[in-house]
Amino acid sequence: MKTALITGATSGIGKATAIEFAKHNINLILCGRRQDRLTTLQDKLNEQVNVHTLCFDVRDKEQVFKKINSLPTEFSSVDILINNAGNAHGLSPIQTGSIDDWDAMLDINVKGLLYVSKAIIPKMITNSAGHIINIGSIAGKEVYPNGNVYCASKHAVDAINKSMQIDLNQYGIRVGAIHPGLVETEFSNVRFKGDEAKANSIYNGFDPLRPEDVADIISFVVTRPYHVNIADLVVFPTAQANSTIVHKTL
Ligand code: NDP
Ligand code: 8X3
Repeated sequence: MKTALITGATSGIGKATAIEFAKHNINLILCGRRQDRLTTLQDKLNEQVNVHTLCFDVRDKEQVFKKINSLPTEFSSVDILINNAGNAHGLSPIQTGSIDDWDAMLDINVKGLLYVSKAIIPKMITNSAGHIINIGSIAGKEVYPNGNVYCASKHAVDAINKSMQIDLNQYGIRVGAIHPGLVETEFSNVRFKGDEAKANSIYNGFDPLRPEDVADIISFVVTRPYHVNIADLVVFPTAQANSTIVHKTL
């Protein structure tokens, strides 16, 4: 049985991926900052697979290495890493954006992803095996008004994904990115700092992706035969053409 470590497993895409992986008999290491949610999910999925939880902030590099390096033996060999933890903070023009928001996005979406990867990759190299999925975004393929630093953080994920493919190629480690468009999760609640009306308005009037849609794709990617690596994949809701064109009819 394989073992997957999923960051950002307390909500949205990460949580849906954990539920989907359990159906495929993949043991789970669930990560996030909200232990109560991790425990609830662990209790639910423990009936299907072995589940371990790790509560840490991906920005805290000491904690990242401490927690990952102290995994119990049965979980210490990670076959699949889902670099999913991330968020947008704010949606403001560059001239008025908050520096704290910028720090949060770069520290979580870029540096956090790097810390977790650095903690996991050595063992994958020793094993000459492993699969890393980096969750990017359409914001990592194009920029949109007021998206500036979030887009920059996801362009960085796109670049890191391509770099990992080059650097880890000789070790037989598969690396790929999935770049979703609009997915209805807690993402917009976080971006708009709890303003529910603003958050809901993002998903009104069309049928957005659901976290389960992305989890289904991630599950497809990790269940391909070893010689198949899905390197880069963009997925939109049907109503979305790009970051700024969404056909709203409902
Ligand atoms: P959610 O807000 O629902 O989930 C975000 C997850 O990231 C949570 O589990 C959260 O856990 C975790 N997380 C956030 N900050 C930290 C941190 N500092 N340390 C550890 N974990 C953290 O959003 P989504 O599921 O939508 O987002 C998942 C990924 O998908 C993100 O990388 C996002 O950028 C990307 N994405 C989302 C899209 C969308 O439209 N929703 C579209 C394209 C990409 P906790 O708070 O418990 O720590
Ligand atoms: C999330 C999608 O369009 O809000 O990455 O940037 S978007």
